[in-house]
Amino acid sequence: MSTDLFSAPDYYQLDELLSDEHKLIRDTARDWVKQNVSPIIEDYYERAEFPKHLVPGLGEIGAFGPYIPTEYGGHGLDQISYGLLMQELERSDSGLRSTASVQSSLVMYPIWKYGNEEQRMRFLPKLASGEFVGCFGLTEPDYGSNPGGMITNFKDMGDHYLLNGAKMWISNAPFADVAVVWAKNEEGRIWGLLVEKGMEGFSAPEMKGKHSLRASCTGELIFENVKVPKENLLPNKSGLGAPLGCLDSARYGIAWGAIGAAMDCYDSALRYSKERIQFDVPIAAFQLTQKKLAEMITEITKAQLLTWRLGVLREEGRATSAQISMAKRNNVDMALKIAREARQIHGGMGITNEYPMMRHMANLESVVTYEGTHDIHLLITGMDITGIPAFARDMPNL
Ligand code: TGC
Ligand code: FAD
Repeated sequence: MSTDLFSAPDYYQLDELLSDEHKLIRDTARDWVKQNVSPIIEDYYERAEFPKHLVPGLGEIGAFGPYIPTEYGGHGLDQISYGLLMQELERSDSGLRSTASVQSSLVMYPIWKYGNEEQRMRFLPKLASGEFVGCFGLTEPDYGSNPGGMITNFKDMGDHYLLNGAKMWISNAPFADVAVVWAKNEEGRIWGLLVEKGMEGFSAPEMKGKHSLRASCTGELIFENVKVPKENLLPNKSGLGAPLGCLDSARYGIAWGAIGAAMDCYDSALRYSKERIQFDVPIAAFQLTQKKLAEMITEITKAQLLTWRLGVLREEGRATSAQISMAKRNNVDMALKIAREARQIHGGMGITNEYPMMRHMANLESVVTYEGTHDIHLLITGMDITGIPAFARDMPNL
């Protein structure tokens, strides 16, 4: 891959809204990405392999548990810092941001919020440094958008729980040291269980054949009479609201991350349009190219403002789940459209691995689906403004 020349657009001088610490965290992550990720990412993507050797470095730049308190090995940073880190990681590849999102918001967050002190001390420092990698098992083969229907279950056997069922589409599952698994007890109540690598009856085969998020490793989680020690149940929250609470944090990170992918595509298209000559002029001189570029920077700027404001509200504990849904939905859709327009500006070269658009575009097809699909987030907004849930309906007579 050629040298990473990325230069971040900041059309509304949003840097002025950031503290010196925010800028330091962001710039450190940006430099780390340029040095360690940009030179290798296309190769790993093509080979459909997650660059595992980057995990300790992700820990060092603070990408694992940025807002988890330092007493648990986290970094005690604010929500804007967390967002900026996700932006910089997804600027390189959604798969890398996925790993940081899952580790921080879907594994460390529930252990921190719903776990006891012993569980926090046992797992959080190792997850923060990258010594441990975690995964989050909510989705099942028959229950994706509707996780409340899950079948995975556990029984109280006196001195342990017996876990049975299967999860699908689980990021980092095949090499995770610990899985936060959501399962129903005998009363049908959902709880989180910490399932550890090597437990008898637990396997995590890799899912192959993805055309998207290829530099991320995705797998199943299969539980066949797994004996889970009682001390591995997260005791402080149960019900569907527990996993959905983790998703709020991860979806917020994705809203920032998608801006990173969009910025990378825009930056590449702007540079290319000034260099590429057709009809004796740079293609940037054509009104139709300018229209594409002007619309891209407008959408990026709107997303930056939306997301920065969401970060402030979240830091103050005032952001609602529906506000997070709006930002996740808007920003991922925006990034997908920009990836496509940027690809067009690059002409035929745009489909090659010399440029990042096709990789971002393919990745964003996963991002627009996971953590709640585009349409589920629209329905969350619809429910929020009308007060009427439109997720489920009676089975029609076909
Ligand atoms: P509903 O009855 O609306 O809610 C059940 C309970 O949950 C509460 N709740 C929330 N709590 C916290 N945060 C949220 N965002 C919440 N949304 C709802 C709600 O108040 C209620 O609490 P209580 O106390 O009254 O019981 O539930 P529903 O079954 O009607 O479903 C609603 C719906 C469709 C919005 C929800 O199920 C949903 O969000 N579905 C999408 C599923 C999803 O996002 N899956 C993501 C899997 S993880 C993943 O994709 C990781 S990708 C990782 C990567 O690589 O980055
Ligand atoms: P379905 O729920 O079957 O949806 C299919 C279509 O129907 C969608 O267009 C959807 O919008 C639409 N639809 C469904 N319900 C409604 C409705 N009520 N109204 C209107 N339209 C509706 N999950 C995890 O638990 N952990 C992970 O780490 C994880 N990582 C993932 C990584 C990747 C690469 C991918 C692709 C997925 C991952 N997921 C993970 C799963 C992801 O969260 C689900 O794919 C997602 O929630 C959608 O579920 P589904 O694929 O079963 O689609």
